[in-house]
Amino acid sequence: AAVEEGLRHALVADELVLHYQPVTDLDTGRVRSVEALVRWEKPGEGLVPPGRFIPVAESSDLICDLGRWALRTSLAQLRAFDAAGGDCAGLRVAVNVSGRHLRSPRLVDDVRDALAATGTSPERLTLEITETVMVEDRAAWSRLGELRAIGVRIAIDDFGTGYTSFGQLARVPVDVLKIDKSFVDSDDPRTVELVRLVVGAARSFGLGVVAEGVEQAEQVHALRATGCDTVQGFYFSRPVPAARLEDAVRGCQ
Ligand code: G
Ligand code: G
Ligand code: MN
Ligand code: NA
Repeated sequence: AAVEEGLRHALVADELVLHYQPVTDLDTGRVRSVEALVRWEKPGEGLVPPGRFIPVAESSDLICDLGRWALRTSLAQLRAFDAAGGDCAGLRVAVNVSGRHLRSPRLVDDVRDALAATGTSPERLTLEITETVMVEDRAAWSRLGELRAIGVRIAIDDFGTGYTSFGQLARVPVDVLKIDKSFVDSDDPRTVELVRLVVGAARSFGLGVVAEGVEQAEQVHALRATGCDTVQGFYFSRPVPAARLEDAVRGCQ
């Protein structure tokens, strides 16, 4: 309850910030999108990691307030990047959406409002939904359909940790698979083969693939060999504040 109170205050007192992590396209060597990750700069305590407050926020509608804030803030940031005209102009952004917000009838309007308020074209926004939420919430699939009809892209986050069947993969209303870090970390030959199969299946279904949590050069090479050409992780850049993103993006390219 103390964390919840503190977080409620943080939202109005402007203590939350978004950090951005570049996603690198290996074929062109360019960064075309970033993932927005919330951070809490608590006065007197420094940076509170999301693991300490996201689960708390998820136990109430506070997570929807946080979600609305993240949508507005990240899209407003894209505008600022565009206006600055540097290496961050034209970037796309991926925003994490919680299960509770996905189940809320307000999500579609929240997304529409954030796009309209910031004058952002919907193609520049990807919503990340975890695989577990996606599989457990078949009822929410029609909502994802509505969002895609607006032009927003949908990604399955932490793909491989849940239980999407091959049958579902053919029907699930998504545009991108984000392969979980646990697969990137494994050098077991069968896991590597599994990644190759997932990348191939994604291609056949017309889906994009992003590998997450890439920390080493060897992992980049191994991923390339599986056909995966879009990557994100500390090897390229940690999530950084907006003011440092331009340097981070240049460092990735
Ligand atoms: O950087 P990392 O420690 O940033 O994030 C930890 C977890 O918090 C991840 O599972 C991530 O998806 C989640 N997370 C980060 N930012 C947000 C956000 O804005 N909304 C939601 N729902 N989850 C977030
Ligand atoms: O669950 P989700 O994929 O939304 O959250 C991404 C999480 O992974 C964030 O906590 C982010 O800080 C973290 N992350 C991103 N790249 C790396 C990496 O290369 N290594 C590790 N350990 N964590 C990473
Ligand atoms: Mn994510
Ligand atoms: Na993930």
